[in-house]
Amino acid sequence: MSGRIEARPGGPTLVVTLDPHAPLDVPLPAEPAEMDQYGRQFIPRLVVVREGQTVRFINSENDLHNVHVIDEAGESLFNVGMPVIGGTYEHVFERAGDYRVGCNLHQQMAATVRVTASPFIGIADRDGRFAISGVPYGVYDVEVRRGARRVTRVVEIDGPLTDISGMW
Ligand SMILES: [Cu+2]
Repeated sequence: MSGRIEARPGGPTLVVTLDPHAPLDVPLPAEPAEMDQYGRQFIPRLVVVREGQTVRFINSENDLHNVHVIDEAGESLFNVGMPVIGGTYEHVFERAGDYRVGCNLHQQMAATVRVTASPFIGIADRDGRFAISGVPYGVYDVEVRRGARRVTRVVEIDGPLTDISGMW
């Protein structure tokens, strides 16, 4: 599946997810997703992972930070100090939702970990282009989301290229 969806430079990231109508066993990625701390920012500002996937937080600079993660109910999931230059902390996110990530030492540091039940995730680039490969033929709910706005559609994947340009 691929396409180009309207994107605004600097705007919130466009995320495309695919949910199969028939049950599909898609293994989790072997490597954890990563969110870095550098220049007193989280990089990237949005990490999208599947339920059960690990996120590795990294502090790449000579500046003390912590990682404070809060769920949608406002409950603190964890709050850990990060050693300078190479400090890491890993967490397995089990439940779908948007998690706010902050650093108590630097109020401007803000990011999101989005956890999705969908086995297929696509992140659009600056031009709004994205591609999700290795999708078995079948019928899927496709969701395109940017910030709070979402659009959904049912799409049948039945060939080597399914383009959803124009859906957004
Ligand atoms: Cu910090």
